[in-house]
Amino acid sequence: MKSNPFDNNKKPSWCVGCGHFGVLNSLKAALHNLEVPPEKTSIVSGIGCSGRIFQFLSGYNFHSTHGRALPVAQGIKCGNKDLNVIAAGGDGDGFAIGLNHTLNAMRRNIDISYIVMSNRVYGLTKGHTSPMSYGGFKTSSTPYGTTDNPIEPILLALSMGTGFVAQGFSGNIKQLTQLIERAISYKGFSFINVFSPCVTFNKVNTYKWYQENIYNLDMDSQYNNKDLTSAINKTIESKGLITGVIFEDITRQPNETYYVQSNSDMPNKNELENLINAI
Ligand SMILES: Cc1ncc(C[n+]2csc(CCOP(=O)(O)OP(=O)(O)O)c2C)c(N)n1
Ligand code: SF4
Ligand SMILES: [Mg+2]
Repeated sequence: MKSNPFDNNKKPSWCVGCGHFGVLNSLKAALHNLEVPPEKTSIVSGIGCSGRIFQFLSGYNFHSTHGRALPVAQGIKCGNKDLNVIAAGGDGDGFAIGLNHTLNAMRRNIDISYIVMSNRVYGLTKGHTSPMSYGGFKTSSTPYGTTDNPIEPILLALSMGTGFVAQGFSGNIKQLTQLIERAISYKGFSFINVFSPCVTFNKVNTYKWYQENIYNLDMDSQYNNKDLTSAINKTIESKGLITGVIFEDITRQPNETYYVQSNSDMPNKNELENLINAI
């Protein structure tokens, strides 16, 4: 078998069994299958256990700040339109501190992919609730259980006009790899929410819990993922616990108006220095 050029021999520091391994392996396999070279790829991550993903793959990768993977990723794409740009981060990163960027990137529709690794908890900071935690979830900061309701990222994405909306599960690498391949190939903003269990701080939403509760749309030949109303209804009906391509708009064109067209559009060294000195 041909070796994967995205392998960089760095050993992930995640806990044994962390769902993020499934995302890493799927992303690596998807990039390899698409024959995208690392020198044409930029993986931009936020902060969190999930945010470490950029370290374990080759490419022009970038570790941004908490909740800011998307502005950086969009900037990279606009300045280097030939790069495949993938933003990745956690549910806290994308749906709490970074939610404004998530919603605006969805409606702006620049041609990047965004993978959220949802474990329904803040893993890195030792297990606080996240916007994906279910009501009643007990943590060190909510010993009597959180009283907030979880957000539903798929409905948010659909309501923002996202052209490609999918959901995967770290426990189903085969499907997740295919979803990532399709997201990267999609022309426009593509969004994948991944159920990626935190084995250390979330003892409720485990691999077993997902296996028992997820409905796999790949098994449903009647489901029409080109129809927005069906996508909304199915998401509500299943309380968001579906995997597969939930919606794909093949008519939507990516927004290329912000792309740098030539080097003369870029500030030169002096202009950049003046800009930096002005801050
Ligand atoms: C501006 C800012 N606020 C807070 C933090 C602390 N912090 C780091 S990671 C994190 C949450 C991580 O949770 P999530 O995004 O769900 O990723 P996970 O660790 O679960 O993969 C927080 C609150 C930070 N680094 N920067
Ligand atoms: S704390 Fe949770 S999210 Fe972080 S590496 Fe461990 S299992 Fe994964
Ligand atoms: Mg999390």
